[in-house]
Amino acid sequence: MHGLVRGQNNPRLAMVERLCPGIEFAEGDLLDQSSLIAALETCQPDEVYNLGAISFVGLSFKQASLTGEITGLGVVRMLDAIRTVNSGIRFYQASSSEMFGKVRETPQTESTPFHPRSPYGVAKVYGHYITVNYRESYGMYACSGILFNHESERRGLEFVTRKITNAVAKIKLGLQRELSLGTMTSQRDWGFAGDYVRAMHLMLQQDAPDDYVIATGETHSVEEFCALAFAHVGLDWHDHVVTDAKFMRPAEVDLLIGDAGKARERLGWTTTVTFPELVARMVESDLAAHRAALSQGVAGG
Ligand code: F7E
Repeated sequence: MHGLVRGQNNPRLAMVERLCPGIEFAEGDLLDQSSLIAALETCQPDEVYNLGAISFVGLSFKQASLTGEITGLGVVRMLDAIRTVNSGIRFYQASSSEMFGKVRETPQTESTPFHPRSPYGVAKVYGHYITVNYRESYGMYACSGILFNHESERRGLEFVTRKITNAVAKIKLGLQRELSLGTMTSQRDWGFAGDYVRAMHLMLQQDAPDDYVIATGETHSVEEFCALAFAHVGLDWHDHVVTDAKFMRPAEVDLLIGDAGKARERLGWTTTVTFPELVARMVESDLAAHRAALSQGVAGG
């Protein structure tokens, strides 16, 4: 397994090496076509998983054209690099439920029309269709996984789930007093990232390439996530959560819920972690990390 590393002295490299020992790294950047070709020539992979993106929806409003370059055009650069080096390489594109945006139907399936609500969602629509187009035009084994929100204890602190579980742990341990959030009514179909990675791999092991929705089929609000996370440590979220307009977005996606019937039927894919289990494991992980930091006299993030 190889990982693509961008930039000089990338601080995430050490984190990935610690979590996944044994991975080899190649330098490359989704903005730079020749670096992608060189990376593929070095690694000679059988499969390429393109998860590279500016993936934080909030940031995409502030850096809209850069998001288009990386999250959108980065996909065609990778597809062209594959065509140049070895068109037999199987390709997975990380498409997103954010493409559904202002949803046209509920639940959302592979045939639900897109109506993205952010520069990120717009860029992902481009990435999705260019993947379909290269499959149809050049006979490439290229798949697009339309993944709904997938979370774990490895989630970045900028995303709402981890922001909440990290704050819950810190509040419980007396390291923080309150948590500021944006829109509490947004509803998301949150699943466990480990299950979703299994789905990505399954998509590339089939006889023919196709696109799949990956989701749990359940939706919960940010408020419900808070309630469960605080309750897990015996606290009431009403006592600690405040809202702050600075975390609200110029346009919001109000409700997402996916129908993964096609993936269940054709890939044999299922989820293994329930919503309450997901919340609990994230809170427990943050509690353990902050307790460990406290015992070593270090303040956690
Ligand atoms: O927001 C609301 C926020 O940033 C979830 C990415 O992986 O999943 C993710 O996109 C909801 C939104 O994820 C805060 O407004 C309230 O309604 O955790 P999030 P996301 O935007 O759903 C999709 C599938 C992707 O593809 C993306 O790459 O929570 N919310 N208060 C907040 N969100 C954040 N981040 N911070 C808050 O304080």
